[in-house]
Amino acid sequence: MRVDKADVADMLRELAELTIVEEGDPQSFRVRAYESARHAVEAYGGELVDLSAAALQKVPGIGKSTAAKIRELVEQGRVAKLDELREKHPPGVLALLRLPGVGPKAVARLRAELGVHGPDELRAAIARHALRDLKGFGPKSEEKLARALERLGGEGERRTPISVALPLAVRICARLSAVPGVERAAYCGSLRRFSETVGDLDIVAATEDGAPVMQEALSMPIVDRVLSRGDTRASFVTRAGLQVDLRVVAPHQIGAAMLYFTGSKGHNIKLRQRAIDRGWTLNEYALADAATGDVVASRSEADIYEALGLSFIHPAQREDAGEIELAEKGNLPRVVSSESLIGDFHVHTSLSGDARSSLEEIVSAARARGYRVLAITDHAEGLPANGVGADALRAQRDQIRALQRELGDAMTLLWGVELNIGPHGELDYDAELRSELDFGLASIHDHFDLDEARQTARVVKAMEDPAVKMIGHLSARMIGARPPVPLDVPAVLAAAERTGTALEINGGLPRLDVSVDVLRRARDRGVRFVLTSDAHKDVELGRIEYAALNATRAWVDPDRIVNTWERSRLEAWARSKSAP
Ligand code: DGT
Ligand code: CA
Ligand code: CA
Ligand code: ZN
Repeated sequence: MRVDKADVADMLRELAELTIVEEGDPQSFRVRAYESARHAVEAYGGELVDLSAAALQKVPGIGKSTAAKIRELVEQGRVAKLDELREKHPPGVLALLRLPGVGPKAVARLRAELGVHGPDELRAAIARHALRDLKGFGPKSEEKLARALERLGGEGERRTPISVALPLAVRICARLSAVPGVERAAYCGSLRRFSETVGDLDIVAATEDGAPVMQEALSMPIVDRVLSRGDTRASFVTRAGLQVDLRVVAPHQIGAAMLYFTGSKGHNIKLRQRAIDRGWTLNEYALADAATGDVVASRSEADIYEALGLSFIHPAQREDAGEIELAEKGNLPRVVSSESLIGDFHVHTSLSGDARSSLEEIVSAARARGYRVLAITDHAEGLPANGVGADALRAQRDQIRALQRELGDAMTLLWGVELNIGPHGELDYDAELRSELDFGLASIHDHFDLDEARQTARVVKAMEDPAVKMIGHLSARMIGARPPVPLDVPAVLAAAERTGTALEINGGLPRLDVSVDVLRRARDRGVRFVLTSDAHKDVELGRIEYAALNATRAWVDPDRIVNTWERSRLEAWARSKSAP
């Protein structure tokens, strides 16, 4: 087994989680040591599995005992301490810990007093109202947990959030691509179509010789158990509980294979019908003549679409929602390309308690992306632990102005903030400070339990404030973890139009908010959208590309997206709500 940097980070994350359960304290010395080591590993430029224990200890954030565990993983493929903790705390226990409002103490109580060691047992305990009289719980938390468990789904019907699936798929593909002889390894299926949750991963690898890639895939440290294996196909389950279907094809077949395994099923069925109408067959190997078997096209998806008389359909638009008919007329919804984006309007610096990069680091990363406009939007003072007080915010303005003088005309920096929308739509600071800002957005960060009328009213109230140019992550959902707050969507869209407030398309994978569903409902309205990364460190600026994918998926026209506008129009929009 060959271990890489991401496997080391996995190990440290799991050690941290299990140690929280073990010690009953999310802030213990050991937990923090594992966490800071993980951040150090993730930030380390280059492959650190070749470093000796002594060299590892020189990396800031990695201590002596962590260095020893990294060497143990690299040399033996396993870590004794981790095995011991896994033995004591089975996977269900970590699933409990991830439920909203459940900390390590509550987990310990559930286990000791009710014998509950996982979500399914918790569901049963709630059904017999066993939590009502348990210390630290009660009828209210019983209700809340029941709802959280409902969202989690039962065994077998669990879908994995894209925030977990995408990084895992990228890692697997990078590993398989590095196997000698492999021309390409790509994830397909619902993930390539950019679905919010996926049932499983579908990965296709192109090579003349399948054996080495199969060997590599099934010996990756992330593999928990192998379900089936053959010469050209295998299925396995990862430690994260996600199933992976792997197919190996010859390089000249990769286009047909990717087209087939990307789907959607409905899209494929329509394509196959078009092939049949032309006297051809279409399967995962080729578009071919039905009578002679001669291949018409197979090497690339574009060749196949072209042969079928269609323009190329972006994977995010293959949902059988009328795209084939539009492609036939050359009339597909336009793709929102990341190259067309010239700025970001939701970015944090280390002034926010939950962010990691300095103002200078964020600005230089934005320059590297070729941006011409950047709004710095740290958390406003009302956010517990992470917010910025009025004095510190004004001090940041001076810093931003100084940096602007150095930048000259290369890029416009906007002094902004992410305001918190209170339960009645009230906002942070006073109106005077808010009016001084170059740019403001406002987001819901609490009071998720209010009813639809109140949620709608608080958002509409915030939109009426002149400082609020944009609403951040409208529904406040966390995919797979927290449901969207209930909202009267038509009323919110109408208020956005009336007040000239834009809606954010947040590219953070846990959020992807506003959702594709809301975007589709807004398609026929005049609302403007802003793509953002909501970056909490410099490397996260790239998340804006996920926002672009979501806009493409929802058929939002690029003209409606302010980041694609020309610079002067963009700046005018950011500074004043009334600007065209
Ligand atoms: P998921 O995994 O539930 O999130 O959704 P998908 O779309 O990834 O579905 P999956 O993994 O069952 O199959 C992957 C792709 O394979 C699917 O998008 C299209 C193709 N496919 C699967 N079953 C069929 C089928 O019965 N007919 C056709 N034409 N294509 C299929
Ligand atoms: Ca799938
Ligand atoms: Ca599948
Ligand atoms: Zn934010």
